[in-house]
Amino acid sequence: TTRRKKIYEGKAKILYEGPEPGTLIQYFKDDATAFNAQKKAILEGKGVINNRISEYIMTRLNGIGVQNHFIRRLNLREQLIKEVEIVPLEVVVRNIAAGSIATRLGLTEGQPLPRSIIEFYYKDDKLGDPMVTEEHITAFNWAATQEIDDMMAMALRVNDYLSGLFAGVGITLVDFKVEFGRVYEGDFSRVILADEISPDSCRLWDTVTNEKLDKDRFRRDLGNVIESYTEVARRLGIMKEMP
Ligand code: U5P
Repeated sequence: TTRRKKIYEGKAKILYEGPEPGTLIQYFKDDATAFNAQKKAILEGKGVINNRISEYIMTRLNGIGVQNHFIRRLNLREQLIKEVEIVPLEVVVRNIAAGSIATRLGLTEGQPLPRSIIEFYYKDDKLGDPMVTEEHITAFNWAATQEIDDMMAMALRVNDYLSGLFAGVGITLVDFKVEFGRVYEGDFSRVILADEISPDSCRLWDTVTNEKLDKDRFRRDLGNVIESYTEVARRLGIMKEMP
């Protein structure tokens, strides 16, 4: 939007140089993509809603000690974040069978899993983000064993907290994806939560009707995508009026 230097452009967000060293500006676009960007659309207002929902969730997570990159929201579409070195993994936590695990293991969508399951995917668009194990992650040095342990522990804390938060507003947290980044402090580095947490990265079902309130509405052409994202924001008590 301005003369700021663009650092990176992804499918749904842009990262710009921040005002101080060690900071970046994360800009939320209206672009929606699915199936490794084979399906594309512009969903008017999505960026504004996801900026607010991610702000809300990251702020709450910070409040319970889950460190993350969020510093503050700057405007409707932008937030100031800490610059991190992104770990090239998507960490997925699942509570209920849906999406790729249902397909891969022949499970019925909606079937509760015996316990929460964590999966890792290697972030590589050309390869379609293949699922990988800790063996692959450590062998190829994508993350250290301690970092894997830390990411798993944080992902489970996020799951516990968000499951409760959403349950309180009549939403079931089926599954979600998080990403992590390294911050360096002298000789040490630690992983913190990065990217976004929004209806683009979670499966959220109405607890009573099982209606989908997330990106599956776009993936599966169910319609009312923005209306559903807005409903999530409304139930969380944010975005009392639409922009
Ligand atoms: N997910 C993402 N980005 C991806 C792939 C998956 O955010 O590139 C999220 C989905 O929205 C879902 C969870 O909440 O991870 C598991 O997705 P799937 O493996 O069932 O497709």
